[in-house]
Amino acid sequence: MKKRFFLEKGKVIDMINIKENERLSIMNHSCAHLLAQAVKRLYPNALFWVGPVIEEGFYYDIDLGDDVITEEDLSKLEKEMKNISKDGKRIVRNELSKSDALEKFKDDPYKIDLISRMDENDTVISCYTQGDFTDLCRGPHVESVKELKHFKLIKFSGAYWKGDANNKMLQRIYGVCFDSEEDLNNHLKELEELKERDHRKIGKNLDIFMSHDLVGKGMPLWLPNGSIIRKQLENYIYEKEQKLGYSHVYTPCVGTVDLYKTSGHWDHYKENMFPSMKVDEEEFVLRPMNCPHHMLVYGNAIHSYKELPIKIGEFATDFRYEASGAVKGLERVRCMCQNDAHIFVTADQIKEQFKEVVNLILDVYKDFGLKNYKFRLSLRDPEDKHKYFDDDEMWNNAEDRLREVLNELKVDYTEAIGEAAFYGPKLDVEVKPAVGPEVTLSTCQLDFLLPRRFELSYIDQNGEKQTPVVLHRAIFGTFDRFTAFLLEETKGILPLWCSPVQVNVIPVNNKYHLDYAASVYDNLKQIGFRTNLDSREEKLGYKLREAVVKKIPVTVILGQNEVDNKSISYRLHGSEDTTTVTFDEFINMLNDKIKNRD
Ligand code: TSB
Ligand code: ZN
Repeated sequence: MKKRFFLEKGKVIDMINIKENERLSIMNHSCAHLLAQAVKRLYPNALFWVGPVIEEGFYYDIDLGDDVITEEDLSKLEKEMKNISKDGKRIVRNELSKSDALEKFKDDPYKIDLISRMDENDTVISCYTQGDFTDLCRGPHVESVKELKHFKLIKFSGAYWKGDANNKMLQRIYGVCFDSEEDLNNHLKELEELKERDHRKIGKNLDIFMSHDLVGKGMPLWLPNGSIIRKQLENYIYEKEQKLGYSHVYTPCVGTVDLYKTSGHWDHYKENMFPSMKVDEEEFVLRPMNCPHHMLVYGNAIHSYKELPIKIGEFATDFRYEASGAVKGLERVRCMCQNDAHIFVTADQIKEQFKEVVNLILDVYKDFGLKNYKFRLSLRDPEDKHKYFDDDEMWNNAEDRLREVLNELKVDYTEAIGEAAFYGPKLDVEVKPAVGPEVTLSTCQLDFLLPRRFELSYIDQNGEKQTPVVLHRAIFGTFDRFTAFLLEETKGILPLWCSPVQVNVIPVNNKYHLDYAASVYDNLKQIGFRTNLDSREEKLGYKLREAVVKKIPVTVILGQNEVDNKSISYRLHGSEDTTTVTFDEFINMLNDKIKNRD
């Protein structure tokens, strides 16, 4: 590779001696300046906020006055960036005093904001100049703009200045820069593939869910196909939970403000809740969590230690205020349905019950063939006295217990400070969506607090009142988020047992084979398979292609041979091979696949 250098604090350092990710990060940051220079040429009044390197490349937040960026502008900017790169100006670093910096950038309120907050004794204030463009920057940068050849502007969005919705909306342009055209092309190909895997795209193509402005942001409507998937997930997990001794309840998706004051949500979780509403003398909130309701269900009777653990489950609708910029398809919604349960245990049962939950999580992920997930132990930030209730002993005790179990189970996990729920530490399962940052799917949370606040008790061996401990757990997390993840992991090719349409029946020629096809369709339906009869006047090839696009797992093709022999010819999704069997054999094949969750 050609020898190159980068500039840092006046030094010139050999590029070869630094790690690849560092080199890429320097190139991406330099490319952000290249973008800014091109923007300045096309929009002379543009002002620049910050242009950091991120995992996916870089972005720059820009104030374009009343202008907004369009798709067309991205190609114009790219062209200008190529021109500047060809010009090949050197990148020159200058250090300056705070007063000089304030003077130099006096007409730029964004730079003044940055510089004013800098401590001269702590930071060296530097700027980098390439040709006619100078930007305040810590660096380092590549030596010359001609190093930046293999880049692409990926997308743009609005972004509030300093992330605050009360501030001005800036234009954010994202890009990426690589060492070679080959690396860049590979990256762009990967991005394309990820876009194809985005559950929002799959959800639209397969008619899984929709949204509508009249219903509101983050409030998806599940279409018939999506509703079938959800029902299958519900049945699946209900059966598992019943076998493990859960009792399922139905409770209202509102509660009074007093309920959430008792639970502590009103103090600790208010910014995530919808505002309250008054009805007659009562003040209600849409519930963000179901724990308070389940605490009341537990408290409805006197319990003996012999009954514990008591597992109260519910497929429960919750409402949370999520920022409008954060809501996303089914993955992050404002109205969600949790696969929730609260397990009431004695202190001695914590370990065994926590273990049972972790094993259930592992079991479910195995059934769905999911492999891309990580366990994360979420702990409190001991400094954050506002978010977390203040009881050091309780926290330390709870966190140690969870660690013990994970070590015993030999589960790999990482620890995250400040990610705990306000009532206790938790184990989260983290997954990476096709687009965007990681999210939590399953969760299991230890709680010593809520049972106290609701004054719950059980009678122990000695006839004394004791306070139970609670495990909050959601295996799917929410049906919404799990479906989003499932669609992305399977690219929409769902296992037979939870596919909206399981079998697609196609007569080769409607004129001769439709009667037989219709009878096969009827029989399958009567047995209970979700079946579609494609009797449209379209060519066979067209219908077969569409069955592939719609990701239907099994397609039955019936022509003269099948009519004569009363047989079934079928194809499985992803294969061009056709197999011919009797009707009974066909049913057995389907049932086997469903039983094995194939
Ligand atoms: C498990 N009280 C507990 C419950 O008993 C609770 O509510 N925990 S939670 O806040 O972590 O939420 C449970 C799960 O809901 C999360 O693990 C996550 O998978 C899912 N979830 C949270 N917020 C959203 C959202 N906005 N959209 C979709 N799913 C969400
Ligand atoms: Zn809960």
